[in-house]
Amino acid sequence: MKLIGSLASPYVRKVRIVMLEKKIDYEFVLEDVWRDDTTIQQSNPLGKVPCLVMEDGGAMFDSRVIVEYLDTLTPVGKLIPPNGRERAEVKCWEALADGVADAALLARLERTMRPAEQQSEKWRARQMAKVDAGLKAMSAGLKDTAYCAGNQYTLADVAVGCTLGWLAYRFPEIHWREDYPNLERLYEKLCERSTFKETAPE
Ligand SMILES: N[C@@H](CCC(=O)N[C@@H](CS)C(=O)NCC(=O)O)C(=O)O
Repeated sequence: MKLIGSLASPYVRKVRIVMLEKKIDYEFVLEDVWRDDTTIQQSNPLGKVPCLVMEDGGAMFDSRVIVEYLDTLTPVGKLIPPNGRERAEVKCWEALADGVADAALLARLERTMRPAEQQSEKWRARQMAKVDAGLKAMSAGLKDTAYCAGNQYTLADVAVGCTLGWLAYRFPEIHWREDYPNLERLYEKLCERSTFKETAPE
């Protein structure tokens, strides 16, 4: 299997961590999707990474679909509960973590991709409000427990860790560590895992 991605993307990192946790071999192919000559559309018509290209040439996206598929490939390091409320809870944590990254990414692109005269502060503030609300919800959901969902390490922790790591990397001005000490505690614990160390941006 071939994973097309970038080193900084929180969604790509989530897939890489799942690959490592589950001890699945793959080839990592770096692609800069922002370059004019990117070939990502040949695999993903949406022009986004991560994209998983399988042995038969078939391609799969987005990160939530990929990690769900990977978790079915081997019982090693199960990250998603098999069914019911527990499964939905883990997937909802993932949606929350990805949603915070989505909003922060939109806010960042507003500044990095548009000429100054086309930028909307109102739009950016709307996205940043989602980031704030998402962080608050994560902290409230985590409480003083060791893991986001249930009493074991799951995809929920992977997704939250990737988003927090990306915020620390791209938005050092957001003081989530000070505002939410329980998120910092979780993040520091996650950073001790070899899978997080191996995939840290920069
Ligand atoms: N929901 C998608 C989001 C993927 C995504 O937005 N990736 C960014 C990199 S961080 C990208 O490729 N953006 C290119 C673009 O929007 O044109 C997923 O989870 O895979």
